[in-house]
Amino acid sequence: MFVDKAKIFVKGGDGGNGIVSYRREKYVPNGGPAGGDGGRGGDVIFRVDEGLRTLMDFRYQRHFKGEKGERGKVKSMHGANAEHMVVRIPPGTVIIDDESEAIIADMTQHGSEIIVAKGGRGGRGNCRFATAANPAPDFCENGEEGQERTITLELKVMADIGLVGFPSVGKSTLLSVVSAATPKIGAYHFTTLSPNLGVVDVGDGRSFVMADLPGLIEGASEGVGLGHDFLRHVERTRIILHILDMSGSEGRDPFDDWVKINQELEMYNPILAERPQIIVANKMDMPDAEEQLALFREQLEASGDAEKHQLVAMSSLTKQGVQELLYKAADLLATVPDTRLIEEVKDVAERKVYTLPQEEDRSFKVGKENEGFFVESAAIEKFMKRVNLNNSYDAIMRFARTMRKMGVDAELRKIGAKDGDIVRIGDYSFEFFEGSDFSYHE
Ligand SMILES: Nc1nc2c(ncn2[C@@H]2O[C@H](COP(=O)(O)OP(=O)(O)OP(=O)(O)O)[C@@H](O)[C@H]2O)c(=O)[nH]1
Ligand SMILES: [Mg+2]
Repeated sequence: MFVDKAKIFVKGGDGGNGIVSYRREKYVPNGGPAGGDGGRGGDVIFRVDEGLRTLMDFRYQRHFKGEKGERGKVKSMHGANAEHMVVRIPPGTVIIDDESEAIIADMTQHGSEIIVAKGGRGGRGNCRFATAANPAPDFCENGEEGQERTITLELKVMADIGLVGFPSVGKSTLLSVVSAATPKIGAYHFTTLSPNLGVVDVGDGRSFVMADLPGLIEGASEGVGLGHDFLRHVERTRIILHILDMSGSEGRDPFDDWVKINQELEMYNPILAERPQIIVANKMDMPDAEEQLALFREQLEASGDAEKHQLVAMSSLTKQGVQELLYKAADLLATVPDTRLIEEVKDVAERKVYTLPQEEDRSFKVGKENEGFFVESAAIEKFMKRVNLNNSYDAIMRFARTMRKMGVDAELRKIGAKDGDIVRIGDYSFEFFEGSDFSYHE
């Protein structure tokens, strides 16, 4: 089994900012608040698409960012919510949160979806903060930031295509030419001792997984040579590329080779005789190859099997015919039903399963520093990000109320904070007033 992996960054769209605005009516100098809410940022959603086989696409695009929500509008109108971003993934993709190493999801069903990064809520406009005590608030909220994280995608893949043929016909060379795999290549037999897999990009949006297998020889189905152990890999592939050395080197006859290997396949498992197969005439760059190929075609005609298989002549050395082979292989694959079972992740139980934090963490910590005090709290800092404290007295008052409600004032008092002491929260400093609100200065 081969694991295709990709590490990517996802971020939900930020929420649109709310706005401050007032109604303007004839003869009414200052109408009521009418700043609308910002729209919600777009989620980044992964959707399983059975048409995809590999994580190839993620090699080119590694950042996925949701769109930002629209700003709030005047007359209390909502900004538009952003469209969600849908990213297609192949069935069998396991999504892992990088930081916690927990599995977020194991995506197997065609069409199933998961939100990997939520978009932020829109900020509220000033129309939402009007109260009897403050009918015309002069502040609004910024949109919430979209969730962001780095995730790893893991896909266990089976080979779609198996490369089959005698030793030294050029199976490993072909894989090395069409994929990023770097199998050992050698002019001697049995260079390849175990299967190599590579992801092949056809170049037209399609991709598939190719397996380079150890060479087969006569008797392989009965255990001669290395082939027997690996014939089961051929069983699991959907189509076979049968590679032949058309140079006829080593005194071999390509047609004879072809017949012998097919016999071995059939003896190992009769199903393999029915498996779609493309005949690949390799090493066409060699001097006698054209002649050999003409002879091969005649022999194939005579055998009555010519109709059954497509034939592609190529050379891994000059790359002539390679692209044609990839197109033909992808076309053929598309006609073969995918009966492979997607293996569920077996070790889910042993790995942590990711859960979203249920409740907002309202905890905080107070302490002394230098001449003053500090407050540490993720919740308060998040709150401060959303409310612009620089430009609004109302906003500061609201902030101070929230701090009081959370019990921050009381805790500061307990550790000795008094009138006029400086309290730092994140990048801001405040003056502490006992029994009253915070006042703010930069
Ligand atoms: N001239 C020529 N030589 C090639 C071509 N493809 C492969 N070869 C050579 O053929 C030899 C065998 O290539 P491999 O790719 O190792 O063959 P293989 O089928 O993987 O062999 P095993 O792993 O032993 O089964 C090497 O010396 C390659 O350089 C080709 O298209 N033209
Ligand atoms: Mg090899």
